Amino acid sequence: MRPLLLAPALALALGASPALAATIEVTIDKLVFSPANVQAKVGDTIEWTNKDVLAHTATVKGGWDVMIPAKSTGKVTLKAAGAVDYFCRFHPNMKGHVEVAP
Ligand SMILES: [Cu+2]
Repeated sequence: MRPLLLAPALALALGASPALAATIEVTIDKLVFSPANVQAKVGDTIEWTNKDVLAHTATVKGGWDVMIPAKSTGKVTLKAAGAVDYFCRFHPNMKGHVEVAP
């Protein structure tokens, strides 16, 4: 058991690696991104689950543009560090924010 437990700790000590890439779940319900603010690292994926009967997008001006069909999911893998604000092209009041650490 001990070697199995040590491996994740060692990987954490070494910093980000592809094996540690996480998927961050964001739910869309009644035209709201929840949670609206998330923290991620480069290489992580954000996956939106849309519970509405309307299609939405997660769109960054000059950046990614993810279509999230009704009752479906959409995702993006984060390739650059920095803080990004995103919104839905169809419902501009829908807003989210991602802090991407290097
Ligand atoms: Cu929308």
